[in-house]
Amino acid sequence: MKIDAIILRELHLPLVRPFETSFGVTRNRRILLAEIRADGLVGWGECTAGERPFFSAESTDSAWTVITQELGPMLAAESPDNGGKCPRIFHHVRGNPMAKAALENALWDIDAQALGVSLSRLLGGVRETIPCGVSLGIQPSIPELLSMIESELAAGYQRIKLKCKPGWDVEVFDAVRNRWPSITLSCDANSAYKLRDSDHLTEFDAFDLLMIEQPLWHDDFYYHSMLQKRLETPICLDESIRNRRDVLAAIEMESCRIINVKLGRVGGFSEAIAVHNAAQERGIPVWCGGMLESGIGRSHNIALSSLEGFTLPGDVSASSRYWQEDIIEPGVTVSSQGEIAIPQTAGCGYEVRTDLIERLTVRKETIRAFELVG
Ligand code: OSB
Ligand code: MG
Repeated sequence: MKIDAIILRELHLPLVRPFETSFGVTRNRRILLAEIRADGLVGWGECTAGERPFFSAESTDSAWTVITQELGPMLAAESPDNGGKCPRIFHHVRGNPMAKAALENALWDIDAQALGVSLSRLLGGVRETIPCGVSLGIQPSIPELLSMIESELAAGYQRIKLKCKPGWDVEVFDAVRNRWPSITLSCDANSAYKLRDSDHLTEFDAFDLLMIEQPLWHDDFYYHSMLQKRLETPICLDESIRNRRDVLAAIEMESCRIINVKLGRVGGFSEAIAVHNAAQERGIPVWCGGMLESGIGRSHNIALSSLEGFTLPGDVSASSRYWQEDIIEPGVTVSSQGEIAIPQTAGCGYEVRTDLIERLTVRKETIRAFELVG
């Protein structure tokens, strides 16, 4: 494939409601989109970095710099035939997985279009529909959370995940379990606890949670393995899992029993498939996480979730839960059974609304190849 242009854009998209985690509140997303033009086709990728480097070390601004100054020019110079070549091309750039994923995933989109197959099919997906859950942020009060859960259950969602932190945990789980004794419920601490909170965390076992996601440090395996020995509730790792080798380490150390796969966090589709395969071979269930994506990142999460090992409901839900107007057409919808149908058309399966993207764009840069010398 011959890459004609790589265009990076920043868009501002206000969330329909604020999203609060143990590390902060997000009201407006600064979304980075990579558009790659090659062989008469156009592919899109989304960088899932947060506005501030609180989930991981990357941020909208750090990713902008790394893509425009390093990754974009490297990719433009190489013009690989498919996204699977990106990890080698980006090899010398340490870290920055979300920046890398934006470019790699755009190439997979182009490749699917060129082959006339759905992205799901190209990745090796086997599902026609995927089970969906929702991630509910920390709310101002328990009654407000309960009414939110009520409407998500009425919409059909199969699993409710509650963001938690010290002071917003057992009391909340107790209220939810009193009202709904048997729904599938999980929680996500985003590293809000320390090992000295172990006694407190064992109290979570009373609420029949499907899992507790990333209770301890964002970069840890060892302390999670110590904690898992004391908990009946399975630990799920999110932040800690950066690649396939991390999956092997976490499973070997018994740091977790479930793995959350995020395209950005692991650097794109190639590594996400490797993570999925490593977990599946060892009998560890995976599910697809979310990063408050626009429709483009969301469509990629949907395709990834069609792989066989994604047996648990993901944090992949309807566009309308996030955006007044999504940048894809149609927006992502969820059935009354809490499922998303995998698109069967070529590419990502949704129309990209380029006019709307252009209107929402606040910065834009076209990236050229490095000058080749010698
Ligand atoms: O830890 O899964 C997380 C959102 C932003 C950063 C981290 C996380 C999340 C979510 C939201 O839980 C998932 C979504 O609805 O996109
Ligand atoms: Mg998480």
